[in-house]
Amino acid sequence: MKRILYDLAAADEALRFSPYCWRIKLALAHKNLSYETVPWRFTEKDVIAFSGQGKVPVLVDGETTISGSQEVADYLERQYPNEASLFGEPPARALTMFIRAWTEDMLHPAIARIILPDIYAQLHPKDKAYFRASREKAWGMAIEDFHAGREGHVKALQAVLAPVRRTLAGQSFIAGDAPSYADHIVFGALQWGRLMSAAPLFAADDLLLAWMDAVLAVYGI
Ligand SMILES: N[C@@H](CCC(=O)N[C@@H](CS)C(=O)NCC(=O)O)C(=O)O
Repeated sequence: MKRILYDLAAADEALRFSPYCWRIKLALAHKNLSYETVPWRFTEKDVIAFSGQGKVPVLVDGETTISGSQEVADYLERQYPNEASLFGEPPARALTMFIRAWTEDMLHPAIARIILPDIYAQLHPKDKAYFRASREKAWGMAIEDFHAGREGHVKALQAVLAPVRRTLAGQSFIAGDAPSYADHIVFGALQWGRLMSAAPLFAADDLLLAWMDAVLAVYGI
């Protein structure tokens, strides 16, 4: 059975930078499910119109189409119960929803505040006008104005990440001895930052980078 993931790409087709798509790539690896990706650009709404909405990830699993990263993760958990659980025993899924909310409400904005102009620079030319208009409207400021005070925003990001560093100082993964979907969610955010930031966000010996490499190593990615 064919499994296809629509995956956000930059001008360079190999640069796949969506934090939400990264969650799902790790989730598929966690479930030991093979898949192919289709590189997708922001303005290719027509390509994913069959999913009934305009964002990625979109997963096509045989006859089934699912969009929304949480919907995809829940689908995989339901559909493939014999593979390793993405969440673990109850109440782990409920606790993972806190990690998701914290990541999307605190971590994503802290990273976006730094890397938005770097993303813009690397987008496919056909996506640039759409990205500029939508992000400038959402943030109420021009892309060029994001450059000012970068250093302060990198510092602010480290403060946001303090609980993650403290957690990982005492255990191998957010979920304990092995990664679960909570790790995938935070990994997706940091991978987005790591791939797109023009200047490194973390020191080479940062424990967060070691944890990211450990997550990838678990899945052989
Ligand atoms: N709540 C959605 C968010 C997905 C999302 O925002 N995806 C971005 C890529 S990172 C997207 O496709 N954006 C399209 C757009 O901004 O038009 C999820 O969890 O999957």
